[in-house]
Amino acid sequence: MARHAALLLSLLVVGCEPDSDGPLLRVDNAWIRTPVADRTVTAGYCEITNTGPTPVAITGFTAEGLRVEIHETIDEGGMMRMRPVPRLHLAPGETASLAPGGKHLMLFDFDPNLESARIRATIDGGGGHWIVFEVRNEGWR
Ligand SMILES: [Cu+2]
Repeated sequence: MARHAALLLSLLVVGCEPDSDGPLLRVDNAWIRTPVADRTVTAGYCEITNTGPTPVAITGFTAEGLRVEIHETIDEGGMMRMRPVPRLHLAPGETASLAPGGKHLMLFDFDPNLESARIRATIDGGGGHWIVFEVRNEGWR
């Protein structure tokens, strides 16, 4: 009986693997720009690769204590503007690059004292993928 309980517990621990309970994704170079002094809005960047055999759609990002939107930067007659992107589609093997000047994560209510932040990508159809972003003081153009 005790052995049975121990087996069940180990299965539960494996089932609670914290980084991903969704499809196979690899995330590289995840970082957040240090906010401008006295500001709590900033941007996050990373490269997300679908390493699995099926298409993946990321429908949003969530984090404790802050609000996250997916944005893209567009050139409207010479004016750079940002607009929300509802989801990120990733074919098998495809990489989505969230980078300065392009798609990015817009972070609201960001605590400027943080050195890193855990943000979870929500996957269409269930599950998610936690990403640890390093806060970097890269300056703003
Ligand atoms: Cu933005």
